[in-house]
Amino acid sequence: MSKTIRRAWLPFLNVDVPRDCDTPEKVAAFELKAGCAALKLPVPALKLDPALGEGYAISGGAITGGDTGVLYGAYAWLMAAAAGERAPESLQKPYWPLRMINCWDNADGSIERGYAGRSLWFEGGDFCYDEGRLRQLGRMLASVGLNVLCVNNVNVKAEAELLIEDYLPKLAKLADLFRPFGVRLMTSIDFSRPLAHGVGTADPLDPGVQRWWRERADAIWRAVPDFAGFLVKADSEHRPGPFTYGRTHAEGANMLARAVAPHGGVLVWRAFVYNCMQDWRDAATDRPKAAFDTYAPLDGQFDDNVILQVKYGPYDFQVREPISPTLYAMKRTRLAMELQLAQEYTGQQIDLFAMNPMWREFTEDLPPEALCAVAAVSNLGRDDNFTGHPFAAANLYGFGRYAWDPFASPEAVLRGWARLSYHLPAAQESTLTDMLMNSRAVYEKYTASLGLCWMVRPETHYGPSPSGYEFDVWGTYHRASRDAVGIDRTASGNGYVLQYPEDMRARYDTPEACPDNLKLFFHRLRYDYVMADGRTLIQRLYDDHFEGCAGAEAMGEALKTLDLPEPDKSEAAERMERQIKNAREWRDVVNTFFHRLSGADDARGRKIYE
Ligand code: GCV
Repeated sequence: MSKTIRRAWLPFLNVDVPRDCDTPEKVAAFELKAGCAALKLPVPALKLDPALGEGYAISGGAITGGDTGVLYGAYAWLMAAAAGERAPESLQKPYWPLRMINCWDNADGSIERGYAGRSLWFEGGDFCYDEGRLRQLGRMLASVGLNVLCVNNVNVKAEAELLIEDYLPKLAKLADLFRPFGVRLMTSIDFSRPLAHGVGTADPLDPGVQRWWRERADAIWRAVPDFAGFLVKADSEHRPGPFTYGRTHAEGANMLARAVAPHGGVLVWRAFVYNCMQDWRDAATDRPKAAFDTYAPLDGQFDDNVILQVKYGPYDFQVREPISPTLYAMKRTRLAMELQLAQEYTGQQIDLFAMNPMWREFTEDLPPEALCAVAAVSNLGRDDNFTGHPFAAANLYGFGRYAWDPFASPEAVLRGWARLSYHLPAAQESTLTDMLMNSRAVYEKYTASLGLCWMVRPETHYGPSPSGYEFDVWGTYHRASRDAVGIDRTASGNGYVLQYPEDMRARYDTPEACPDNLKLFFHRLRYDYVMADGRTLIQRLYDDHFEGCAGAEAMGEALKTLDLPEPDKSEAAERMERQIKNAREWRDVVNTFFHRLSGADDARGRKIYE
């Protein structure tokens, strides 16, 4: 028996998109008819103007747009109508041409860092999916303007065979499903794959290797003419890459870029390289410096169809990191910023963590024109609601909105999501919007106060373990001692701050100038260091952990006041209980950890365990 498909923020589109809607224009026409019927509104006219591309304009009761622009315009019109608003009349165009979702789905159906169930399209080593659900997903992606979907994990395993003839018809079928929604497919590739196919090397300068990749690209674009390109994780966390052959990452990336260039494809190369076998005794090596050291010298050497995809921070999707200096260092390279909707370090779709406020800070720090694209690791899975926590859908929605307009107000985006999803009375809508807006601050206080990251349980990355990563190989140390904590990354310390442009160095280089939320990322400070507000560092650590936990408890109370529909209400409540338990654990473990080290008592006499 087929279940009703959950519709995320599009509950008013209560009829599935039929199979014969096989172009964006046909989908747009269908959606307008279905949506207007549900909303009891007259259907606006739809006009195709190919010159507008992905852009659209709404005026005089008509929607005019390019090939996918008509679809984006139709959704914008419908979503505005469903929210009781008017769609903007000026010409709308996306800020970045590539707005990509990277799925870390494995062919066996599991998802690396997935928190919403198994893969939506893989199972048992092969493609396997419910077409209706994927059409709904296509609709969700198109409704917020996302246009590229990378189907498999960057840690490529069995699904490496995706590019081999036997699998191509299946990949082509999947591409057919998403094409009407303006979503093009991409795959992650395994740099060493030629070795598995009788080519004796994967050296990027070897003509046999170059030929092998060219033939693979030719075959894939024959099967999927609008295929978007390849995504590559190389020489990172034990993945193969050009270093094995003494080649640079520019040489490796360009070889692949030249294979896909004749088809108009892009080669997305991830800048996530560091020593993942570090000795914790070695204080001279600092993981945040690694990407800049590897890539900045290569600026200008990448082909035009290479996009270097850089994680937003120099570590790895932490709750709070300064923006990556690599994003400032490569003016002659096409760059994408990589975000992570999957809440690996940000609550695992159990704890609330709405990301738009964080991303908006990146817009402040980095002029968005420095980038040509934006990508985010997916938070999707086979759970009925697609994202595990029903509110985690706000991050998928919010990512689309951010990718379309990085200047958009996070408050407006999150309120928009809340309104479309639930249509609550005004006061409740504000409660939910406030919960989302504050969720990062709350989570940050109990997990990563003052920029102290990596106190998380190794492997799972959920729950506290202050020393869990301290003596490990991953380059993730806070070096807390009896007297002090943090890493000195100033000019007179390990020099990391020198990787930034001069104005930013000044912002971070002294403990006084450095914002509190990054203090211990950039500085090593004594527990009795006095902060600008007069509190000592240790007191601030205690206060943040108490406040963060209290903030989670307050969100739990706020949640109870919302008249959410089922099953969202029960799902959100069940997760909130787990979040509160997690927050209490973080509060007590981290406070006790620092109390034992420092011997300092809490000035307010609250309970800290011995
Ligand atoms: C796909 C982190 C995650 C890994 C992930 C890696 C990456 O280290 O823990 O699971 O691997 O980032 O972004 O490549």
